[in-house]
Order: sequence, then structure tokens, then C-alpha cells
Amino acid sequence: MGLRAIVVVAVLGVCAACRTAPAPASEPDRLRDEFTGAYPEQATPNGTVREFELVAAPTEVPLVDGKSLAVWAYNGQVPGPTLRIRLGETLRVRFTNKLPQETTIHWHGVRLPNAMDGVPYLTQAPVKPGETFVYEFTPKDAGTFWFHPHVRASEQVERGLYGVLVVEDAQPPAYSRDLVWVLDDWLLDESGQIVPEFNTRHDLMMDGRWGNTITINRHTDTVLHARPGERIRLRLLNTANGRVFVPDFGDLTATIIAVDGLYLRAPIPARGFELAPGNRLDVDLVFDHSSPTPFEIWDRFSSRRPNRLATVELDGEVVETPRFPSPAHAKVPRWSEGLQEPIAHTFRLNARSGGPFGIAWTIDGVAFEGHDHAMAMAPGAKLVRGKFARLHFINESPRIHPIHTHGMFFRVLARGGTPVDEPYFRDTVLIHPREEIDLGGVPTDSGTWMMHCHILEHAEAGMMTTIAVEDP
Ligand SMILES: [Cu+2]
Repeated sequence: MGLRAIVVVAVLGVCAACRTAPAPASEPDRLRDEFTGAYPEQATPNGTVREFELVAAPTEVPLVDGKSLAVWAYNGQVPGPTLRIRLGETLRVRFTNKLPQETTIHWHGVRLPNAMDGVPYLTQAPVKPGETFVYEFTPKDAGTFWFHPHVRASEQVERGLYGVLVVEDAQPPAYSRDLVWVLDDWLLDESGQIVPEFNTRHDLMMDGRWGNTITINRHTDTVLHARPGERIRLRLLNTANGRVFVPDFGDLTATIIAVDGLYLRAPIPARGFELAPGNRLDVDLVFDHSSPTPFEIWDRFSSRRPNRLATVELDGEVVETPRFPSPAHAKVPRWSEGLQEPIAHTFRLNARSGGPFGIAWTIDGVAFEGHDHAMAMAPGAKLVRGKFARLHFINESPRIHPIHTHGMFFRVLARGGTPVDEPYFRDTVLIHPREEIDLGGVPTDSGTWMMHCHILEHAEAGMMTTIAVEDP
């Protein structure tokens, strides 16, 4: 890195020397200009308010073989209800907590006012048992998002508290069907119930709590029945505490059109994407009339132990395939000069012994002591709204960390110092053991936002910090 830095300085020096008037825009301005139009800075409410009622409570649902499973759920369902609205509409959710614990709702991936972000103490008081809180905001982006508690998440999410927020385009593309698949895994005991020990030493030392039962929308052995010719928009999201999925669609014609909600610069084949906890993937699936059947969809995160996620069977009458170009969003900046920018902050990810769990996960040597201390802690980084920022991460640990930023999207600029041009924004990126990555982004919303590992056990044991986005 040292050598590279010297070379960059030298090159910039030469360029500066040969500049003639009028001076070109400075580097940060160019990066900012490249971003302009990538996504809107403001929401544009169209006046329609969509109201939903959400109640979090203990309940029982059938799982796997139909046996009853004790869970915590939104509106008695796992996954919770899928809230569907259109871009421009305002979401109003009247939320009631009937759990035996405090809770909140965080709207993962949604750019919204800081006060609606659902982080206890930092953006709102925790919602106590019996209390109600109204969340209201107009999303700025169409896409696949989800919601979950930000209190004791390693327990509350694991017990079943999560749901999906779909913000449809103002004019949705004409897919035959629009499906949501919530991927999760459960750690069940011999009686088929959720193992009630959370944040175990094993989970904390390793990559969080990995279950023994993988489900899609709470079901194992998922079969997708498709008509020949159908074209389906499949919205995948990973709500597991720790497990990473790498969906493999085999011979199916599968194209990624959106990552973490937002459309790509151009669609790419659905192959090899690491769907880490928190990530979403929208896949454009075309079922050719002559496609062999059945297909199988596998998770190949572990090459030694792949998991079959689902089977696809083509049956029924042939339908005409809707013909339109896969949706894309050309305005995803390349930021090829982003790596020449000074680093706004370097985050070092590591662990040490100690803390309430015996092992603490740290960012820059500091373990987050709980949301009630968040206001007293110095922010992990300070950024300026509307300005390009380069963030550097060094994973000094031998474990994986899917890092999630609240309130902002970013682009991966480099892995291990090597430039990469992922043609999409993200809000969550998996950082591998000992890996270094560079991210670039332009925060659009002021406030103090959480940044944390989305392996919920790591987050619970300290791997959280805040990013303060200040007005220019
Ligand atoms: Cu982690």
C-alpha cells in the first residue's frame, strides 16, 4: 500500500503540474458529479398513505413436518407480512409490542429520516412491552427491503421476528409473477423447538449461530411450480443470524437485476453471489418452454456441503413469455478514481476476550457496549452529507463479517487493494477473514447511523459502531 500511495501522489503531482486554465473539477467534485442522479436525494411523496398494523407477540406456527413451533412473530406469521407499497407512497405502520422484552423495528436498507430508523436510544426510545410506536416515512427508493428488531436481535430475529417491505416501481415491469423468498436457518433441538441458548460461546467464537434447518418462507423442501414460458421476479433475502447463502440456479436462465434493493448498472448472470445476512437479490427468471424439468436451486457457499434450497417444476399450460429488457439503472458510478481519494476512515475488525459474553467483537479496538451507551460513544467515523467518502476496512480476524451501514448505500471499490467494479450499490458486504476492502459512497441523509456486522451474535458482542453524517 505504501508504494502504491507514493506512486499515486507522484502521478497526481505530474497532473497538477501540467494543468492549464480553466482548472478541471477537483477529484472529489468529479466523484460527486458522477454520483449525481444515481438515486434521489429527497423522497417525492405522492400523497397516498398506506397504513399497516404490526403486532409482535409470541405465538406458534407449523414448521417442517407440521409440528408446532413456538416463535415470536409479527402478526402471528413467520415470515411476518410482506408490506407492499409503490414508490411515492408513504408507509405508516402502527406497531405494538406484545413481547416479554423491549423491541424496535429497523427498516433494513431503506433511506429514511433518522428518527424512523428503529435503533433504540440512538433514534428512538425502545418500545416497551405493551407500548405502541408509529413508524411513518416515504421511501426514496423502489426495491426489496426488510424489517426486524434492533434490540437483542440475535434472539429476537432468531425467534422469527422479520418481515419484508417491497417498494414497487411507480410502473412495475410486467413480470408474470413477483415472488418473495425469505431464506433463514433454524437451530432446532430434538423436540423440534428453537434451541433457547442464544449468544453461546461457540456462536460468538465462530461465524454466529448457524442452524440445522434451512427454510424458505418457513418451509423446507420448497417446490416452485411454474408454467412453461413464465417470467418471474424472485426477491431473495437472507434473514439468518449468521449463515451465508450462495444461490446456484443451475441451468435456469437467471439474471440478477437488483442487489440490496437497487437496480444494477446492467443485469449480470445470477452466479456466485454471496447472499450474506441482510443482503437481498432480485432475480429475473425465465422458464423456457423447452427447459428440462425439474430444476434444482442449490446453496453452494460451502462447496463441500451444498444445500438444496428448492426444486422448480414446470407444469400447466404454456404461457407467452413477457418480453422486455431486464430492468437496469445505468447511473451506477464507476468511481474509477475513488481509490485515489484519501481514506475518510479505516475500520479495523477484530476480537478480544472479555465483556459480558467472554468474547468481545471490536471495531477499532472498541466493543459497542449497548445501544443505551451509543450516544456517549464517539462516532466511528464522521462523513459529510453529499460528499464522496472512501472507507477502508481491515478484517484482522479469522472470521467473516457482513458489514451493514444504516441510512446509506455504498459501492465496493477494491478487495485486497485490487480495484473491482461491482455494477451495483449495496448496504451489506461480506468481508472475508483477513481481507481488506475499500468502499465508496455519498451519504444523502444527515444523522448518526449504525454500522455493524450483520452476524447478529457478533453485533450483540460488540461489533457495532456509528457513522455521523453531518450537514455540509
Ligand atoms: Cu461479524
